[in-house]
Amino acid sequence: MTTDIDQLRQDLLASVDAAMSLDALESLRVHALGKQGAVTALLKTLGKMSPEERQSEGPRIHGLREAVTEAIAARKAALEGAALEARLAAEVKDMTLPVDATPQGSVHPVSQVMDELAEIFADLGFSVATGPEIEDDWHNFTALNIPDTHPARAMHDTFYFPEGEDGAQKMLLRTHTSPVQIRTMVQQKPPIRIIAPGRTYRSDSDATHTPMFHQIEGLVIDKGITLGHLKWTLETFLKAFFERDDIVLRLRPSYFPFTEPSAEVDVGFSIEKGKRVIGGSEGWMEVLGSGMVHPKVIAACGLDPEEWQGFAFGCGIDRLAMLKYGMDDLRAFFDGDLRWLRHYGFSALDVPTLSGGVGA
Ligand code: 2NM
Repeated sequence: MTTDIDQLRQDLLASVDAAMSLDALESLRVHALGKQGAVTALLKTLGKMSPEERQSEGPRIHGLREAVTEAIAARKAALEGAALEARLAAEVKDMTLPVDATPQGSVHPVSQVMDELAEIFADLGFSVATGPEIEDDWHNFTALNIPDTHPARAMHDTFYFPEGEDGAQKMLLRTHTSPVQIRTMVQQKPPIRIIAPGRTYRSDSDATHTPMFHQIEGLVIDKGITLGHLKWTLETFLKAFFERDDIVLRLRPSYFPFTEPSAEVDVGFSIEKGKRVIGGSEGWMEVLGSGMVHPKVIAACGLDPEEWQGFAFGCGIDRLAMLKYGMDDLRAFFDGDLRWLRHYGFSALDVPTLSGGVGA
């Protein structure tokens, strides 16, 4: 019996150490500790022993069971650790692989055009300003010389939030990015040169209007600013954006409450393969609104209009994207249709640069 137990212990521990897989280890465990196992069989013999025999053999047999159980647990941990190491080694990601080897998403044309605009205006000394999409009446309307009775304030166009606490300003979704210009003029000392691109909201929906659309507005405040600066800036911007030199502008007198004088900017187009493209002068297309910032707006922001003048302009980014990249349905911009995005989307690696072309 003595040699039996010692021999079994030696054999089992050696087999456990030699087990090369979790499967082999498990069959060994069943073989030793399972219902029909060798160690289990030994434990069963205890019942038939005399008390003296049980006193000497009991601790040896239980000791054997413990030693084998521990050895199996230790071996199991070692095998599992080795398996994890092997998996980690096999699943390593090769960071040196070129990103475009596995093209996935694409840059939305609106994001691409925003990047192009930021690039072009950065070169002209403009920085990008942003502000909240949930605005108050003052920043969106009052400071911009839009009186209470102005049609732009009508419920029809503006998304208002439900009336808040007593005395609290009525909040709304900004109808243009002009409140960003207001916030900038209130907070920063001139000279100011900014563009404000972003989401804007109007209660309007058809083939050419979506309730959310993207706008870019620009603002320059300095001393001695004239309409000449405005025209040069817009012409330089449009030439860079459409990547053509034959851009012709026509400034048409117009009206905005926040500018005086105001001008609608038409850009000449020509017909290529039956489609209108910007450039040339076969016809005119309205692209931007602009003007000299109204003295009342400058004063509302706490600046002296005798000392500071400026120009401002605004246009729809979605429309700019359609004109440049030849899409004809605005609604497709916001459908999230993967086929459309694959067709019109841009590679994340086509970063707009002035040297490489902004519409890379
Ligand atoms: C436009 C057209 C003309 C404009 C004016 C201002 C501000 F804040 F300076 F008064 N921001 N944007 C402006 C002027 C916007 O969009 C069609």
